[in-house]
Amino acid sequence: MLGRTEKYLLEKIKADGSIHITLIDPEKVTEEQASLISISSQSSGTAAIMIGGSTFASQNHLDNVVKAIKAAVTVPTILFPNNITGISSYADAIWFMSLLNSVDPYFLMGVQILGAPLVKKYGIEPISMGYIIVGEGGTAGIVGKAISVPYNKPELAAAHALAGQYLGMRFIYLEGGSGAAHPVPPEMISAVKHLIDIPLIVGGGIKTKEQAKVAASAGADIIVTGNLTESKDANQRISEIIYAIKNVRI
Ligand code: 1GP
Repeated sequence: MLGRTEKYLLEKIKADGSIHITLIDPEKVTEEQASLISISSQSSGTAAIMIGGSTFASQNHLDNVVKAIKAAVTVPTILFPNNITGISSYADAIWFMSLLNSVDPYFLMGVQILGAPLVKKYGIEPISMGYIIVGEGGTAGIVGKAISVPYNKPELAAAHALAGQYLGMRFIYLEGGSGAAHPVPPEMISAVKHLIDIPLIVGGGIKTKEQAKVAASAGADIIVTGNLTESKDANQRISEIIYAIKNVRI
């Protein structure tokens, strides 16, 4: 049986075509900032708030950030952990993810074994996801010891994604790296989308409605933006992105 958050995401994708999720890096914000970002993102129409970063935030701060977000908005909170320290008992759900192109077994299956009992104990909804680092890959690629799939090898990204689907993962995430100079190209997104039957998440370097529309038209079911929340006119830009991607493929 599907969990509540996963069901909600699937229904929203079905209704809207492509949806947007706001990513908050707990390392970069105070509790108050996290709450303000969540409120303005929710009013712009974001579908959920993801919480995670590539390096380390203290457990206590992560818990406080998640609590602040939960108190501020009604959209689901989904953890986006880079390690065992990325788990907070206060979140609704967690991307239970494996970094498919890591050369380090820790990021493929080790940390998941350590984290699974905690996820169960805390009653967080796990949403199975295959994570693939592409292009420059950013900090996530370095920390996760990934052999990044170059942007000019879309068929390789698609093979990674299909392997994830065949292993039972229910979402695939193409990660260009936070702050990437160039977002994941449409050729790569459409190659992946054509091979898999599960929803596709795309993030890394998306800052404009044009970039978001290109990604959604190519097959991204979920567009994630993180850094954008730091810009002055974030609220308006997120609204524009959501408007641009809605119904683009229906
Ligand atoms: C990073 O894909 C996300 O994990 C979002 O990237 O911060 O560049 O929006 P940005």
